[in-house]
Amino acid sequence: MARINIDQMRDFLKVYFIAGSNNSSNPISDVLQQAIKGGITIFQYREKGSNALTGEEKIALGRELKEICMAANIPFIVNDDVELALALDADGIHIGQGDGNASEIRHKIGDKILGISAHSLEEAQRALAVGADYLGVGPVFPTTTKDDTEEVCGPQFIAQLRSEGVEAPIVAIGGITKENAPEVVSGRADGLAIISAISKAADPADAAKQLQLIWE
Ligand code: TZP
Ligand code: MG
Repeated sequence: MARINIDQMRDFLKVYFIAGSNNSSNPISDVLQQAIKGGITIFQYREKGSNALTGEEKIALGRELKEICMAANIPFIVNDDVELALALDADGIHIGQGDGNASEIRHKIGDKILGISAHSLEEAQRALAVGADYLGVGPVFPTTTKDDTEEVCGPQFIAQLRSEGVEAPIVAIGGITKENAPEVVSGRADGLAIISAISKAADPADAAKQLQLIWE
């Protein structure tokens, strides 16, 4: 398969749901199925933080979630773990700045989707130079889901990257809700990456739907 094209990447980023087993009190496979019903466009398996699964359990859950995504025809992305992404034959991987040599990772995964988090123009340019298909930018708003985040950059930081010439697909992350999402969209992000506003919603399908409607 060839590298994903930019327009298709932008479309996939629109409602980017991220979750692992500890992001909901309900089974995450159920939450994912509901989120898919609501219209998420891509999913990232992020098994991290307190009580995160490891070893065989992490692999087994990944396999289950990948099958759900495949059946729904949405890309399945793995956070950080290149070996897991390859073992599960995921559609792609998302890495942060501290997650290894991006150029080596691009080489290892071939044409799979590569997402890289960037917090400055330099990081964005470097990520694109080694072959990132999209950039993750945030936290755009305060979040309690991840405790070791960089400083909050606000949605205007994405607009700033655009004015500095970054035209690549960008997904915004951090504290995004249906209330503040329009601000992120007007900052010219291509997508909204969300954990808790979907995973902890009483009705994840409706939460996903509300976020999807912002693009209509
Ligand atoms: N990276 C930056 S903020 C964040 C990650 C993984 C957490 C986003 O979670 P939420 O619940 O959507 O704020
Ligand atoms: Mg990481």
